[in-house]
Amino acid sequence: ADLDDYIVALPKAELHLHIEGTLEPELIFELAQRNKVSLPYDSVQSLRDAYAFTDLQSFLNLYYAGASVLITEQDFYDMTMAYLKRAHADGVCHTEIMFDPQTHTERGVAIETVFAGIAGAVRDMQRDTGLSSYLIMSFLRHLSEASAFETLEAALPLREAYDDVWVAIGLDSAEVGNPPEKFARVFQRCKDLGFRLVAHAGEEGPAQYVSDALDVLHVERIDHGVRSEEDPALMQRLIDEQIPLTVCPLSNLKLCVVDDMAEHNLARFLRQGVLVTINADDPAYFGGYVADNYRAVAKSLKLSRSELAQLADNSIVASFLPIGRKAALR
Ligand code: ES4
Ligand code: ZN
Repeated sequence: ADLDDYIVALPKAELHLHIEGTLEPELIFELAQRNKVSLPYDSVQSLRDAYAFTDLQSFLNLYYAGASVLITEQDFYDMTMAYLKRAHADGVCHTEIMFDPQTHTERGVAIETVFAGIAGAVRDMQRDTGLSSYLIMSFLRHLSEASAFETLEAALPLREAYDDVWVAIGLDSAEVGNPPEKFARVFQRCKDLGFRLVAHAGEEGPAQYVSDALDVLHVERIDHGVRSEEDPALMQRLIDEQIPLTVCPLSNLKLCVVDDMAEHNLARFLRQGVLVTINADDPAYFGGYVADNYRAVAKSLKLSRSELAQLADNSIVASFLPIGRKAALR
């Protein structure tokens, strides 16, 4: 309990969080009922029981099924507000939230609805508590380059209305077989437009995808990146250039990226001087929010309090906040 209080009290940013992955089974059922969407599960418990994953794809199948209950602006607002309240309780002072418009536009939901609901909750939370959030609009890498360009073009007319929150572009979903190169042109366009860039790489995919995310997509931060350890030259580069990795320990365990938390390479990365951070990824599916992730690694990897404080400080440094606000939070 003492350690819990210490972790919650650390000023933290959460930088790797999929808002669709915060939909708890209870809220999935409530929204299904509200929107008269039928689910292939007869109870909250039977849905929760299905959360036994063997790899990323086995999770993604359920994640997209869960997201199918999101129809109205209110649904996106309610999902986002529920997450923000939970993050606030964990002592998070800033979040950078990923969302996947294609998951919704493919079902006929307007991209305007997605932006309005998520940004509405983000603004209300900032006004009421001071917890700030940025949005990372992410492309689904199992879909085509053309679909990513269409999504970008559909979103750009909204940029001005959301310029206080929408600052970055990301890349998520099935990694293996969908290398960074596939999105080189659309990321170049996003860079030219002045967006900050991140991409998932080196979760299930090889260290080469991490190098390519840096060199081909020009991202500033890597989501996951745990397989970088397989390339010593890349590791040295991450250290030298202080390229942040947004690591998600409970996610890695649930998706069998690691077999045992005691074997997670987060502590080695930290002790070698990589700018690693701790994040929840999809907390409703992976068994814990951000403080639970800190707690899990503290215990399994025997991290000291000063190492936990370093991880929290890294999250502020690795955020896209302006330097003045970073300084105020550290
Ligand atoms: C994701 Cl853990 C993970 N990896 C890739 N894409 C994702 N989307 C949501 N969670
Ligand atoms: Zn992720």
